[in-house]
This record gives sequence, C-alpha cells and structure tokens, in this order.
Amino acid sequence: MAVPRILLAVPILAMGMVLPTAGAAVKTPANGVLGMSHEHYTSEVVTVRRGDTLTMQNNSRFAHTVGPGKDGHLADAAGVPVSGAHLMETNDVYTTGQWNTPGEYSLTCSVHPEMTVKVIVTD
Ligand SMILES: [Cu+2]
Repeated sequence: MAVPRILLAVPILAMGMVLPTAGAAVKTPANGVLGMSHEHYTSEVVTVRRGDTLTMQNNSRFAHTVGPGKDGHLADAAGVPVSGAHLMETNDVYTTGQWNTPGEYSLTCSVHPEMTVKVIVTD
C-alpha cells in the first residue's frame, strides 16, 4: 500500500533540523566570528564594544534558528540588535546590528536549548 506523500513531508522536514546535511565543505569562521557547532555556539561568552556588530557563522552541518533569548526560547529584548528568528544553514553568516547599550545579553537557538551565548557589551 502506498503511503501518501504528505505523511512523509513532515518527518522529512523535521529530520532536516536534527540530522546533518550532506553538501559543500564546512568553512572555518574567520577570527572574531562566532561559530556554531552541532548544539552549541563555539564560545559561551563573547565581548563586543559599544557600537560594534557581532558576526556569526554556522560551521556545522546542522540548521540553527537563532535570535535574542535564552535556553532555546526566542524573545526580542531591549538592547539586542537582533529581531526575530534567523534560520542559518551550513556556512550561512549573519551579522547583528550595532550593540549600542553596555550590558549583558543573550542569543539562543530555538532548535538547541543548550545553545545560548552571553554577549557582553563594553563601553
Ligand atoms: Cu542550533
């Protein structure tokens, strides 16, 4: 008995978020670029100066959906120059806006709850 295609679509989409994808070689992030491994940012803390942007790159074979927030919960926050969720596939690069308010903030990934990085903005 044939399985309707629609029943395959959802599991296949879901697998794309948890299974590595084949394809082009993973590129190593340049100095100063925050990387992403399977379930973590490659640094737990990053420091930027007031007025700087922060660039991140997905150097894993897993998709990440990043934005402001903690422990996998995305929520826009005052002082964080990132709004909403950003899907990042292998080798995708995203640069935030300028961090203009000194303090401590966090970015997370809605797919990987342990994937939270603290961003310290210094004067
Ligand atoms: Cu992730």
